[in-house]
Amino acid sequence: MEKAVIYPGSFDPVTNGHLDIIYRSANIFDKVIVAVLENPQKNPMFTKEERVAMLKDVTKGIKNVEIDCFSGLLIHYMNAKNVKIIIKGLRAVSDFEYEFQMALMNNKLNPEVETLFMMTNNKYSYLSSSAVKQIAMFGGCIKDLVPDSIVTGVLKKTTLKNE
Ligand code: COD
Repeated sequence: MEKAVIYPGSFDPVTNGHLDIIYRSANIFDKVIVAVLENPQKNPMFTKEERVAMLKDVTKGIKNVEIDCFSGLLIHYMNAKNVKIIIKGLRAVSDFEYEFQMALMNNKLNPEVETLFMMTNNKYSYLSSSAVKQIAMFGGCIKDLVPDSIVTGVLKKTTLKNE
């Protein structure tokens, strides 16, 4: 049976830290579904379509990765996809508390669903989408923080936001 996992997130925008988790998961599982959350209560810098397009672009070389989006509860999306494993990245203890609660809540909502945690690559332990946006908005260099192919797109958007 095919072992599939769902890697959910905001990906606003995708960073090298996210991409590292995607690559490593794709080496372990038969299929990785990267699921972009569309949350009307949040105000992302990049639209759902832009986030999906960036993810498609940076994962186009990985055969077993699919990019999708969802809204509402992750567990409902998992049920619809018939996938039982969630993969999450862990950077620091600060991530742990939030992720621990989410994992237990998702397991309560569907006891068949397990959350697996992958430790961040040491190189990216400090990296977050919010840091990337802030650095870009104030003219800092984001070259090693996001995949090369999206640097220009991120800078364009953040510059507009800063005007
Ligand atoms: N290294 C390793 N992992 C990383 C790094 C890095 N540098 N940066 C981020 N990550 C990991 C994060 O820890 C997370 O696991 C994932 O990558 C995505 O990160 P973000 O920041 O893009 O996305 P989040 O954390 O905003 O995503 C939150 C979800 C969308 C997963 C969550 O809000 C959700 O499931 N919402 C749906 C509503 C729901 O079902 N709620 C549950 C009921 S309580």
